[in-house]
Amino acid sequence: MSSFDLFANDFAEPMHTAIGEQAILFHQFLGNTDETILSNVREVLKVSPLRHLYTPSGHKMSVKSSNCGHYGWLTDKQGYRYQEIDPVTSKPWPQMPANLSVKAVEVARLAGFESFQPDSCLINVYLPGAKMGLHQDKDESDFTKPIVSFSFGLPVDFLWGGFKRSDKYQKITLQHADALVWGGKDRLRYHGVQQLKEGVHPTTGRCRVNLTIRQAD
Ligand code: MD6
Ligand code: FE
Repeated sequence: MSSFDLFANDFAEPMHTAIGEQAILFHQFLGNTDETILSNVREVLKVSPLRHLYTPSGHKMSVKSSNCGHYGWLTDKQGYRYQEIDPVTSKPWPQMPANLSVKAVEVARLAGFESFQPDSCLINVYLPGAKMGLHQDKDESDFTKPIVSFSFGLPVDFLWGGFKRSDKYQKITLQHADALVWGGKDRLRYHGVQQLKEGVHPTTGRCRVNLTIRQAD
C-alpha cells in the first residue's frame, strides 16, 4: 500500500506534490487555520521572544527564532542542540499550542508517517533579505520520525538538495499555508531557503514565518 491510499478515505484529497520518495508538499494544507495558528504563535513569542541565534563558529543567523514544546532547538558557541530551558527566560519553553501538534500529526499521517509525537516546534521569522544556508536536520534522536514544516506569509524558494552539500538542488516555492513533510529515505537531505524577496503579505505583513515541528526525543 502506498501512503497515498490513505487519501481514499478523505472527502477532499489535499493538493500535493511529491518532491522525493518520502517528501510531500501539501499545498494550502493549513487553509483557514492560518490565523488561529499565527495568533497562538504570537502568544508563544510574548513569553519566549524572537532572537537571533549564533552558529557555533560565531556567525549570526539572519532569521530570528524561538521555540515552543518540550524541547527547543538552539545554536550558540556550545553547538547545535535541543534544550528544555529557554536561555533568554531561563524557563521552559511555552507549551506547543494543541492545534499545531494536531495539524502536524494529521499531515504526517497523510504522508505515511503514523507514529509521530511532536515535542518541539522551531519558529523562524524571515524578513526580506534573510535566508538559510544548505544544512541537514540531524540533531534529533530518531531519524525514522518525519519533520513537518508549515509556512506562512511571503513565498520563498526552498532549496531541496541531496545527501552531500555539494549535490545539485532544486528550487521549490513554499507559499502561505503550505505544509511540507519529509522523512524516511529523504530525512537527511540537505535543504535551505533562498534570500527572502521584498514584499508584503496580507496575513503576516513584511515577513515569512516557518514552523518546523519535530519529535526531537
Ligand atoms: C524554512 N526549513 O523553511 C527552513 N528543515 O524556513 C527547514 O530548515 C526545514 O522546512 C527540515 C524540514 C523542513 C524544513
Ligand atoms: Fe532544516
